[in-house]
Amino acid sequence: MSKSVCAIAVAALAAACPSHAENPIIQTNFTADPAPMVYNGTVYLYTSHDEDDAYGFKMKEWRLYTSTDMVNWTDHGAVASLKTFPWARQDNDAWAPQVVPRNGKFYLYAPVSVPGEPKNVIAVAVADKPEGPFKDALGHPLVGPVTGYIDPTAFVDDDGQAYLYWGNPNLWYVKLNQDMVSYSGPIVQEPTKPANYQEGPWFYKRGGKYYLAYASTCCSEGIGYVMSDHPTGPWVHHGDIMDGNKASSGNHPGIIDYKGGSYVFGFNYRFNFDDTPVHRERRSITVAKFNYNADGTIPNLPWWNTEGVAQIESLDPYRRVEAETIAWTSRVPSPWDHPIDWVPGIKTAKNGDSVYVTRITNKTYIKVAGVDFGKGAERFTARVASGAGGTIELHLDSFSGPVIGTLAVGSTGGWGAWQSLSAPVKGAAGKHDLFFVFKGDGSDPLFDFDYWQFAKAGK
Ligand code: FUB
Repeated sequence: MSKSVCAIAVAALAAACPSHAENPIIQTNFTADPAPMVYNGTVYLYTSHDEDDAYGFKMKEWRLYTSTDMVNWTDHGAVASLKTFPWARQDNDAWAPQVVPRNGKFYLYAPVSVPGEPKNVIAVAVADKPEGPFKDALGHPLVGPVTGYIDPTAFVDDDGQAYLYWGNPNLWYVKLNQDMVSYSGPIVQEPTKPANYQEGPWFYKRGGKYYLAYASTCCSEGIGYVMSDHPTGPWVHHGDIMDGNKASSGNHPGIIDYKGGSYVFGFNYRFNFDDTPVHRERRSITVAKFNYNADGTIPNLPWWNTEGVAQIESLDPYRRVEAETIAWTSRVPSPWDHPIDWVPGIKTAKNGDSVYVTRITNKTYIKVAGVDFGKGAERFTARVASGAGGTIELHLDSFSGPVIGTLAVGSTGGWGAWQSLSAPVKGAAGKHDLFFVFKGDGSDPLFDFDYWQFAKAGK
């Protein structure tokens, strides 16, 4: 059932309507250049990061978000940054990354710049866990400097041979060694450049065929793709996954299969243009679901909608859930607001490995989609820290839906003084979208929020 049909029939059919992600899927930061990795049943979505005050590209770190339902995304903060590569320019140019697993390690390939011209190089870092920390593998670039050496994509074939493709506006590849941080043989400039190839290659294999998707045409960028029976071509163009759109100058594919569905990620400028007609490099990652055709080709998809994709499994509220697990966040609109969906509000912060929600102000809210309360919950506990205080109102199905409980958060003794506080809950049973609506008396920010959990009725 489509989301719009569900909206019409909401009262009668709420239980039959899956919760949806809303595009863009991350609201707490501007994110671009999606690089999803499926590992151990979880989607790890690595992103580049446009700074909040960016006009042109202003990019210093790579971030990670994870999901097991394609709708609620948990923020892991920055997992690598320009500081990971101290020999690189430290002021800018942390562009499109990709992480691939091999032999229990995780390899992050990322474009950075070195002083002088040409400046474009590709760096590699390694971690023991997908969440990092990633450490510089070489102490120098893997390839480059050569103008246009950006946007690496790596793939390990079934026979163990790994490949790295990259480039704008040319496309290059090289065979990586088993160690994933060195290569053998020449760097080859792809002689049959895919039709309208611009940048952002995404290399993978499916059903015995090799695929290379890429940002096509410029600008506006769409998403094109080519297929081959061999990892190094010849490549055959089968059309475009998405046409460019005047609403957006850029795009950048990341494609996965996950829990029986196929997904393409990209980005748009929706939040930027919610704010101003001025083009600024403040981009936001989006996702769409699609079905491959029987011959393995990919259908042409419409431009990124705001509806996103359907949730593929519900969220269990009876285990600890990180507060930075978010389907959508914004602020409860006031009558005088202009009619936009998203208002910059809460942020996330990272202290060591711990990520938490911060900059919570009066009437901001977090939506957690598709929460399955089962037979019923009777208590809500949240770990919070505050020098000020406020309340967390728990609403079902919308920020103005029924209230199932209210947690009063007084001063916990200061920011960083974490306490677990709890409140009784009534009327929470079955599956609902859960909205945390934050209220205060105006002395913003109210408190920081680390994690939460419900207790089942009768336990
Ligand atoms: O994000 C910086 C650059 O913009 C990327 O490297 C390109 O793919 C384009 O998305």
